Amino acid sequence: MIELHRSLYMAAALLLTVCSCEVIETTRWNLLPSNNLEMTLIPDATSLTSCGLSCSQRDGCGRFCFKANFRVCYVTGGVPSSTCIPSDTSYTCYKTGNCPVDEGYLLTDAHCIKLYQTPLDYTSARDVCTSDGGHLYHFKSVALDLPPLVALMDHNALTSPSDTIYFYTGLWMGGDDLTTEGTYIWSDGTLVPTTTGLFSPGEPNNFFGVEDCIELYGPTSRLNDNHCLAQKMYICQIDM
Ligand SMILES: [Ca+2]
Ligand SMILES: [Ca+2]
Repeated sequence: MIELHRSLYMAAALLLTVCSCEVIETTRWNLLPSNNLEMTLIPDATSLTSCGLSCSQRDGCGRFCFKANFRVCYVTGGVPSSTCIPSDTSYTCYKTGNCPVDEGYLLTDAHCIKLYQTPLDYTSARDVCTSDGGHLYHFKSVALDLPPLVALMDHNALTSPSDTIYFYTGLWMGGDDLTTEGTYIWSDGTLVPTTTGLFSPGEPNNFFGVEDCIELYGPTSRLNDNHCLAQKMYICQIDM
């Protein structure tokens, strides 16, 4: 029944939508109000993540819009389409703009992220992200921050089992307790909670008294404190 509703909705959207289309701005990727736009329906994209991925993989895509209750995805770019989405506030729209996808960044949901596969120590990794105009990834929510990373691993042909990033050596994240031992701070100044399930069981443990930098440990896909001089791959994030 849901599929029928969705099909009927998409047919109606294709047939009945009449709109004048606007020029797309190219500023940073942001949540936007829905508006009349010339866009293309992507029938296969039935989640916000896949809708964002469709956009990031499409030449010239500067915006995508997703209607969650009917799982309908529209994107811009590519072959011009006569399809427009209506001014419908139930669409969640994002514009892409300055996520440097031509430099290996992936645009997915509200994340502009890149996996660097040459291992570096924490400070060196952090400096690379800074020079990209971003920061090491902030893993603040398992529900919101793990799916984009799984998509990023897939994008880099490092497909993971069971919705983990499954990366044994871990990946540097953008947080540490270098200022005050035991108080972990993300690089945006917010506190990293240690008792809400973000960390692997038993972590952070400041093992041998020398662990001050946060990695995402692959098999658990949760955080761990590790030695800052360890050489690890890392993920940069550019805020949109
Ligand atoms: Ca520590
Ligand atoms: Ca540890």
